[in-house]
Amino acid sequence: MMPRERLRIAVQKSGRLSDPCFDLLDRCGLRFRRSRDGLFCFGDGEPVDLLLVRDDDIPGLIGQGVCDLGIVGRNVLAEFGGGALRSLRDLGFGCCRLAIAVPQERAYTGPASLAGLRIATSYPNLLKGWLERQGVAAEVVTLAGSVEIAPRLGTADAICDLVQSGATLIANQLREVDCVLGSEAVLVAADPLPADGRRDAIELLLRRVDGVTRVRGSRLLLLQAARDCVDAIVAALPGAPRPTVLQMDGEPGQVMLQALCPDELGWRQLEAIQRAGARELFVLPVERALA
Ligand code: PRT
Ligand code: ZN
Repeated sequence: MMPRERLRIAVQKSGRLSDPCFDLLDRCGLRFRRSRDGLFCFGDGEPVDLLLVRDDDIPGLIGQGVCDLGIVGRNVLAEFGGGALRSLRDLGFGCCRLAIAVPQERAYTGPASLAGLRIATSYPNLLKGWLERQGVAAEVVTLAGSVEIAPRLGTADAICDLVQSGATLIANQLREVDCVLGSEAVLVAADPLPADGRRDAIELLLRRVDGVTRVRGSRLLLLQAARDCVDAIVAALPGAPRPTVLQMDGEPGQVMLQALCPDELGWRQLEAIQRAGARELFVLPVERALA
């Protein structure tokens, strides 16, 4: 294969991970121009390009050296990834779990209840590994899609599928009984990492990804208060951040307080902080951070 100088990242072309991936890369300051066929995105500025593909192909493309990095669900990495890949970062989106579900009326007291059953899944490797670790012998029925209807069609007794809200299971009269793997989108790389100039681009990307994910969902709270109220206000802050307290010019006894709160601040929380003596409360989104 021709040596490459530009970093190439494999990203899902269209699906659940696409929008959050583009959003993350955008927040990392990466801008792209799409090729006419829509499969390639050429990076403006940084030497980083994208290849837009089906998510199942991403581990293979990295394994073959066609791409250096990729963004996929941990479920896909674990099912299709070989030994030459490593996960660099958990990205905090695409969260779901690979779960065992059985028809509502079927009794389940633990993995042993699955012995001798037919379990439909699109993740045969992960399911087989889990069954083995549980010491349970069951038949794994591999299906490409629509796993959730297999019990009603009579082609399986149970399923092993991705679950997020659980609505699909309920709509198919199934109930979730065990978890095979917790998943979220991960940034994956070839192991070892390239030793040439692409390494710098990877390090730049990792620093920026960290700067974005570290403060995702955080809010900066600004407020004014009498110094006497500070303890009560701090006690009312969610996530117990350590605030900065500044003396206000020309107003003895009055302070300005700023705190980075790890979660969104709801109205009830703000009202509690206000009751503790705060005035002029401002809640600001936090976009990125550099340590
Ligand atoms: O075309 P391509 O192969 O690229 O896409 P795909 O259809 O294989 O994948 P896609 O876009 O559906 O999902 C991509 C990744 O998103 C998955 O590999 C997971 O890592 C992650 N993810 C997060 C999910 C879900 N949540 C999810 N809910 N993937 C699939 N689902 C499906 C699940 O299979 C089931 O049919 O949604 C249904 C369950 O959802 P709830 O909310 O009803 O429980
Ligand atoms: Zn797929």
